[in-house]
Amino acid sequence: MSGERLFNPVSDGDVTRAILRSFLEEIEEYTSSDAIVVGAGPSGLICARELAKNGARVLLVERNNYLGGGFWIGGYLMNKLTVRAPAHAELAKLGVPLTETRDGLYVADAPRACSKLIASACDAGVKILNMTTVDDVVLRNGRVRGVVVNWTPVGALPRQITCVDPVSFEAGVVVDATGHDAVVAEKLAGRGLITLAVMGPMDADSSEDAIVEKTGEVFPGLIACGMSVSTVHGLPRMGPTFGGMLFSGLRAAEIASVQALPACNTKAEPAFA
Ligand code: 48F
Repeated sequence: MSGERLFNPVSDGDVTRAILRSFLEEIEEYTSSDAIVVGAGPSGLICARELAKNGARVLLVERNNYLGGGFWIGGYLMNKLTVRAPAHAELAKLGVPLTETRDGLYVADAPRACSKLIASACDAGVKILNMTTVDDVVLRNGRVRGVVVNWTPVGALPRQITCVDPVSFEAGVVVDATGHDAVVAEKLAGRGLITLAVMGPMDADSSEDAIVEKTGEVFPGLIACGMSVSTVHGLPRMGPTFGGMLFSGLRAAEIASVQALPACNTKAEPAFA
């Protein structure tokens, strides 16, 4: 290299300005969007991706720095996951290699499947807000109209310095894909607006069909997707097999599209209707 510089010159202020401008410009566009998906596990990722593919402006909110939820690990800290036919086709479409271990039961490498699913959501145009925790809903005229969020680290601060008010993002429809905790639905249940059941014990064989079937609206403007469906309706859990999560996400996107797309005009709605 003999003294020649490899990289373009830059000041440290330039780096900060580039980050600030890009983040703020983009996020401002999503203060009102067509759909907000809460939780970037397998069901939330595929739901957000499909909505974006259908033309919706989608904000995916994830409390962790990393996306993928429980999809990085199959079960028991082992990074192989299973998927039952016909849902294996969704992974095949992403180019994930699958091994059929017995009729209709496939095994895949979890990090490979998870990273491909994340990439496909990004490629579809989903806007991602990570390190952001949803801690309430926006509710107006009997309909969920958005979510209340704060930076995740705020929740880890000592009590004496946690007077940090959250902010809100509005949308035509909100999808609860927060897994077993069903965090968004819980905000309504805590106020007596809906009733949550208790998740049932393990039965992989019956639970995947039941979760896909019950995926849907739990309150006007709020759709449950993935394992949150099991918590809302008291369905059996299924452990480390993921076809039900993928199909539940697809189903949630189908249902949400009907509500989100005509309502691409949340901006047009009077602020205090
Ligand atoms: O748990 P998770 O992977 O949910 P899922 O899509 O899939 C469940 C499976 O992984 C597995 C299973 C079925 O095979 O039993 O558990 O239903 O992903 C949920 C995501 O939501 C995020 C959380 O960090 C995770 O990435 N999340 C949870 N609460 C919040 C949240 C919150 N309050 N705000 C934002 N994100």
